[in-house]
Amino acid sequence: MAAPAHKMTAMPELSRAVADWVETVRELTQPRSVHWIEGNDAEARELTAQLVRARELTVLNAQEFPGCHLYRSSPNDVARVEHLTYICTRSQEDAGPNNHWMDPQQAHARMRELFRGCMRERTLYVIPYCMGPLESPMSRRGVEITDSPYVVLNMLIMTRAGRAALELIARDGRFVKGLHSIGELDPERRFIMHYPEELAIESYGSGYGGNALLGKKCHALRIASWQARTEGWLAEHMLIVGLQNPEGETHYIACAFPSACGKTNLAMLVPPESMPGWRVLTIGEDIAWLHPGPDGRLWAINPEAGCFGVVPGTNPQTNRNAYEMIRRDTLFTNVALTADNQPWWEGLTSGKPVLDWQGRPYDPARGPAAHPNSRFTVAARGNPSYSSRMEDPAGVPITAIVFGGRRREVAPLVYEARDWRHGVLVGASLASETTAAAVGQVGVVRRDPMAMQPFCGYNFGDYWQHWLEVGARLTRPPGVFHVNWFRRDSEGKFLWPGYGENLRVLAWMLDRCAGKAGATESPIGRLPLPADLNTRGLSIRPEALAALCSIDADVWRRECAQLREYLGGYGSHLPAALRAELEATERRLG
Ligand code: OXD
Ligand code: MN
Repeated sequence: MAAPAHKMTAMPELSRAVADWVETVRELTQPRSVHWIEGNDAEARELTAQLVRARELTVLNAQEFPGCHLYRSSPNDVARVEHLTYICTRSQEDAGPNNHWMDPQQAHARMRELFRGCMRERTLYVIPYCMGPLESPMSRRGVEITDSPYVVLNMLIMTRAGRAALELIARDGRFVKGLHSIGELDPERRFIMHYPEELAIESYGSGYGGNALLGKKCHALRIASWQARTEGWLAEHMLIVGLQNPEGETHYIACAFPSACGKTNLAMLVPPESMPGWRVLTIGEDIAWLHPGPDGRLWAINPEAGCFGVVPGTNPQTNRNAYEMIRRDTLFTNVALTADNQPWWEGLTSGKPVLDWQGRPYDPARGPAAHPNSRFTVAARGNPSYSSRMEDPAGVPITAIVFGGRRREVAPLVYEARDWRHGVLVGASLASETTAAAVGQVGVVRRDPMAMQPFCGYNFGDYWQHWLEVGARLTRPPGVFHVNWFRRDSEGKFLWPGYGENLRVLAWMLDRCAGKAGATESPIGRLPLPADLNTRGLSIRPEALAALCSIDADVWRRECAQLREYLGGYGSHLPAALRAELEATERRLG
């Protein structure tokens, strides 16, 4: 019998498949109660109030930061844990040398023991969510079960979560199952397991973003990259941004940079005053799902609905848009506090911390006041450069793909790949200095192909082959470029000013794609001459610019030798076309 119009259907009745799974998890984890997330504002307000009452959230200064809260995580739970993150495929070869692997049966058995009874005295939350605009054919859905209300609040910001998503799941029947518990927050009892063949994730022992907000890295990258391979598209660690030139034309670009290399800054870039008439329109700042379209172009959606960005360094000079965006309705994690309850972080030019990120009286001898990986979670709509094309079910067409790393030396400011196939080699050769976004040593160079080293859910060799196949289906493929904003001189000083000035480099790329800008051939791809870049109003020494636009063949021969060794590790999975591209580069270098 149909429910009376005034009464909403109870959520468990909407999808049998989800309700059955929730029941199985309930029996295993033994929560005190079960709460299905509806996804409305009243529910978010009530959850927030509950956390404030429990002193897990601090209300921030309501004049300066209206609607903002601070959450302090456990001090040993502040970053992604790549060494505890596994891809569990039946065959180890499918996971590849780029992933930690565990047999799925063994992993499930291990996780079952951790999850058994772990939610006693806690509430089990069921979060149905949609990655991508609700009505987009490119969107995919999932359900996260968690015992962390902090995770719920984050998921409500980062995804389209609640009843509408569950209705879609009920309609198409398919969803990624993500089971999460903070457990005891014990680093010794912490695992993030992915089962791409089952479209399932199990995460235990951490409440940190990338480990616990399962829609993000776990679903939208690791599981989705696998799904994308079987369905003919790409799930990438890329921002998407629209650049409107003074003539009013907008072109969209997708950029892959490793974690904490300025993706959020680029996605919200503020054009320099000396480039009047340019506008930047943000579509996404971390993840892009890219589909070949019927017109032979590549079309992209941002699967997320919010930003989970690195706080330190954000200020009105480095990124005015981000700074304004996080002044209201923002959930801060692990920042410091001023005497009047304002959030504080390194890089802010005003205010003074009195409590550090652990809530202790601030003492500079104990390190930075805010954790270097402290984060903001905020709805994408709050960004002054937000573009409503983010909600377009068809996505946006991509004119250029940009890879970039944090390299003191080696990589020039920018170069252009010769074509898509060469572009796949350029992406595969990405390397960068590590940052605080993951547990481990900071500042050492590591290989990070397509910025996907921590996020590709299968063998990189097969992934590069998939990139080549997707490219072969594009009759109007995007141009492919590589940038390095982080090149330094012999004294360790940055050669390029970065931030808003990066638009000059992006403008050159768009002109290249339109056949309007000059470039010069080099063994590694096409480089601009200093005169090809718009430097009007830019203060930079000519020698610095010349250094940024040149390469050292000796250094690149060494780089290629290292790359050859690295790619060789993929054995028979390495596409022959990629090997051929590397050999051609080596020949050009002599
Ligand atoms: C992130 C990351 O949190 O890449 O976006 O680590
Ligand atoms: Mn990221």
